[in-house]
Amino acid sequence: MAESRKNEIAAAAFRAEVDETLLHSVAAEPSTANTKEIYKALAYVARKQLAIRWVNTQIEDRKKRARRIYYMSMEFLIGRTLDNALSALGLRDDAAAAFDGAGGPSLTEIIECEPDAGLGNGGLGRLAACFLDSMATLELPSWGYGMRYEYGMFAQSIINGGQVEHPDSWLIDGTAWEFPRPGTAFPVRFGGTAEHHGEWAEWSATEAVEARAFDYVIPGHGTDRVSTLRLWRAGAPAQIDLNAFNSGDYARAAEFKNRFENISWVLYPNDSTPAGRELRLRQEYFFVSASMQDIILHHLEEHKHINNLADQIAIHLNDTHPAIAVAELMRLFCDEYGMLWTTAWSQCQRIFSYTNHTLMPEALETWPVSLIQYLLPRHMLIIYRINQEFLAEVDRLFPGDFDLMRSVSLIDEGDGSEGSKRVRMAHLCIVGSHRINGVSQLHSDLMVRTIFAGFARLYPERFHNKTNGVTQRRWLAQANPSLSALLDRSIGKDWRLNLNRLRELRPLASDARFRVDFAAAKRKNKIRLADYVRRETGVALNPDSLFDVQVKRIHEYKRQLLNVLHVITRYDAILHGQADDAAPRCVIFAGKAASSYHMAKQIIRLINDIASVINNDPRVQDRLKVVFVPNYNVSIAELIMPAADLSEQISTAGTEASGTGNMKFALNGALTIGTEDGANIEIRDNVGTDNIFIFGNNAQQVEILRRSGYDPRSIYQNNPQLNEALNKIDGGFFSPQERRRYHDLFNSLVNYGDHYLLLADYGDYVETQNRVDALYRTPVEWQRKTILNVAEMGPFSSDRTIREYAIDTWHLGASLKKV
Ligand code: 26W
Repeated sequence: MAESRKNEIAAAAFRAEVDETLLHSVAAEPSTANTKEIYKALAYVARKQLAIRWVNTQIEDRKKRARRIYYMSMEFLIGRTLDNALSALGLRDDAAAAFDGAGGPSLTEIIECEPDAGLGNGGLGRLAACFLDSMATLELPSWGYGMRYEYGMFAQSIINGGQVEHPDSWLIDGTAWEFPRPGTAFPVRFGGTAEHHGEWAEWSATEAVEARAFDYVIPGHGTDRVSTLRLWRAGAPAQIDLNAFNSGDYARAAEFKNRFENISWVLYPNDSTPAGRELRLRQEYFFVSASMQDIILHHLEEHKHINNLADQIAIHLNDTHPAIAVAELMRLFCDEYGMLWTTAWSQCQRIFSYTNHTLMPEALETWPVSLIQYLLPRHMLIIYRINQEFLAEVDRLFPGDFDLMRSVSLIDEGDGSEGSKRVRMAHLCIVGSHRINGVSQLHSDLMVRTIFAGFARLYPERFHNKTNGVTQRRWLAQANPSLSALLDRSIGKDWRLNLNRLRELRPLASDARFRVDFAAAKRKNKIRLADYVRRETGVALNPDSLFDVQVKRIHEYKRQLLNVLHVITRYDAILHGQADDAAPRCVIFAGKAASSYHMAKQIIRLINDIASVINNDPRVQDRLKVVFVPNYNVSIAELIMPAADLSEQISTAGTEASGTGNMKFALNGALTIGTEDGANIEIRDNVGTDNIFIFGNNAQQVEILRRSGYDPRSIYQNNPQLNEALNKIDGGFFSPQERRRYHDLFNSLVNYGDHYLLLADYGDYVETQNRVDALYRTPVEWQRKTILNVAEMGPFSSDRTIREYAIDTWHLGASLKKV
């Protein structure tokens, strides 16, 4: 039978299954069903297959008594699921054939019905989601554990130029992707007192919350195996306080229910600043305790005892948010299973590993001793004992070195008063783990030289680097169908499972025909984005201009303001008639500001104020456009990244731990303008200095500048272009209704030290941007370099990262799928 006929039959069968599902599971008549209903039916069709794969994977792993990896993370930024599920299940082509051109909604329209699962803030949460995809694809017996937030990352709208936050009720219509596990529930206790009885202690808690499991099946690609993402929801124990109900006091009953359920209500929308709130600590312990109980139960189903736990499992701590797991496992070992402290402790250290995601001291999580004492009295005793034995070991290794002892202690003594003592969660992770890693080479190097220097003296062998990666299944195959189709035609489809295959693009960079096709794919993506931007913001972007993009959380260290200063300078040059050889540009921003981060919100407002001045200035025309795309999330990233020509990665050197957006852009054929920070350095080392725009002070120079009395004011005074740009901001040029609106922002740069050294890097940045223009005006050269960028992105697959973790950290090398 001809291939096309086979496809037709498959598509018809697929459509028939969707119609049947519409009828029986959605209660909708196929010929009149709306797009949301069709989406639901499609999701159910996929879900059925996922359920089968899940069951088979569990049977296989149980039979093999496989060693498991448990990835614990407060955040999993999943985004949408349908498109990825269809691809992994091999149903995507059938679905496209069944819906595209069939009169009803297209497959793309159906896919776009799905709300994002935005259960994360940014890079750390998205990394966890990419890792799940890679762990499943590499066939690791793997589980993610996290929280099933009722409300994920807030939705952002822009009103009068400023950010307004709305709750993200992503579960309002239910979700087709979760499998509630009514049989899997654990009590999680809080409060009360703890009393020692020799090796173990008795904890009389005053409260108990029930943790209920909801599973999300994460399919692997090119394999029938799947991973499980198990998320916990808090609820009142069913049997409790029926009295309020019985007596008809529903208000009291409701209040009671809320007190329990609020634990899993909402994701803390805070990036990089630990939220010093009791509810946050409750969340952390809640999901950790439920997960640890579940892990042990799992183990006991396959093994008669718990003494071999460390041989059978690895637990990874995604940042310090699940750090309390170390104390919780010690509690379970000693108090529940009667294990000796020293035996328990050595198992613990073999089980745990920890990734740090930030160097900024103010972002390192600590909790008041008094709060832990109050919520988790038993854990506080455990932490004290861990610390006591650890400090004794420090004293053995470096006798009398009290500075070292103070710096590595799990307890920050504060000013000496009882109320100022805090527990350093990173230190708990480090002493409780056998492996600790940073997320790029630079970050890992700085980690052992700065924040964890003391620990690196004690345990040098524990510290490693694992450079981040991204999954090409979502960030290329799914997000960029036009480039993917071109790659499939030119180098085959294998890059989905082995990103190093992209190297075969190298010779094609000098193939004129390929370059034309490559540019055409990019142009298609730019049109797709321009359509979206026009619909959402009313701003028209010319797809033939250079799309210059900075999308990420809004933060001073990421320096969106440096980008802004360049935009103003470019605008001034146009006004002064000095921009005749500049390439037309659209500068595109997107990102959310933490709700309590005033400066970040001011930055958003300034960008919008500038956009409205520039976009409405008739002298500018198409030469410069500025747009802020609202509500940045995974799905919007999938739209924006493939359309970018230029990727802005301009953080102050030494501040961005790795970055993963930088990888997504380059993978999609953008050139990077960036500092020597995070993984930018490794991207440069791979693509070659000629194919990337690196500028500014490096980490060492930043350190020297800061130490030698950096004086931003003199730079402001001596650089006329910079002077003009800053004066426009300060003088109200972009905010004529409120001239002093940005005075504080101006002051932070010019008069209050410019902590992130924007002014120090401004000159080089603007000069480098001019080199970008020159290259863009030579399309053949530009295209050649973009193709070479894509060709060298193989190492930045999260498959590579996960392989490294599996081998060096989790002792799971033997389970890895062979390639
Ligand atoms: C509310 C507390 C809190 C504190 C820190 C929430 C989230 C964080 C994260 C550490 C922030 C984060 O996402 N960090 C980013 O992690 C990425 C993955 O490793 C890196 O690529 C980014 O450089 C890093 O900023």
